Amino acid sequence: MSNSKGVIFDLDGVIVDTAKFHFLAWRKLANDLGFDITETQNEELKGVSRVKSLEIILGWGGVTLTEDEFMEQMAMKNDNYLSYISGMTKSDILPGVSEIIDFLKENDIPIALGSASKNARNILEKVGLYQSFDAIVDGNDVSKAKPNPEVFLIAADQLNVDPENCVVFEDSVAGIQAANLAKMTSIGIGEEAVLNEADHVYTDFTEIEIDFIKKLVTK
Ligand code: B16
Ligand code: MG
Repeated sequence: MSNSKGVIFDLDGVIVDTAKFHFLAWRKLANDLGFDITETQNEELKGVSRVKSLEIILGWGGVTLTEDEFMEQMAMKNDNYLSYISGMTKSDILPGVSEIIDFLKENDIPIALGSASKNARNILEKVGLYQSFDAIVDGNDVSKAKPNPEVFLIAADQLNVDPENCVVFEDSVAGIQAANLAKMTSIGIGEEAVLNEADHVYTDFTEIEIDFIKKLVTK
């Protein structure tokens, strides 16, 4: 393996604000089943796979479903989610993200996507970033969900970069734990109080100085 650096981006909540659409779709599912979920509870679903998320939500509501009903609810949630994201375009890329991707590309730093979402490729196409990534690893490519580091380790492997030379941008607690377990530099995007296990935390990408990125990818 080479010693060069690589950068791995989570998708939902990092490149695009789809976390709010996941929340709306899960909330509709809960409401249809007779209970409600809060935004605080939603924090626990960030970075968590679709199956695991539904298991957690059903636990909160004290609802038991048959296997068929479970599959049906998952499909309905995804249909609703897809309708929420159907109109996404380049303008939905979160502020500051494109500038950092451009800087990394101009400096030949390979970039990967490391997302739990099975809709990741679809979303990247919609926002015009599909071609920018040197590797894409998503929910279709992994068998172990975050906080297991599998998604980021596969991404590092595909970039041909040692895990300890990778930097990960993540908005979820599970994702920060996965990056830390992979021995990568973890950068939380969100609230310091929530993402306190990260090596660095920023509210959003507009807060990150290019000089900081330069240091991370050249040292
Ligand atoms: P899907 P990330 C994660 O994406 C989301 O944070 C999480 O809320 C969602 O349940 C999961 O993807 C699965 O998404 O239903 O689209 O397959 O943050 O890892 O990019
Ligand atoms: Mg995320």
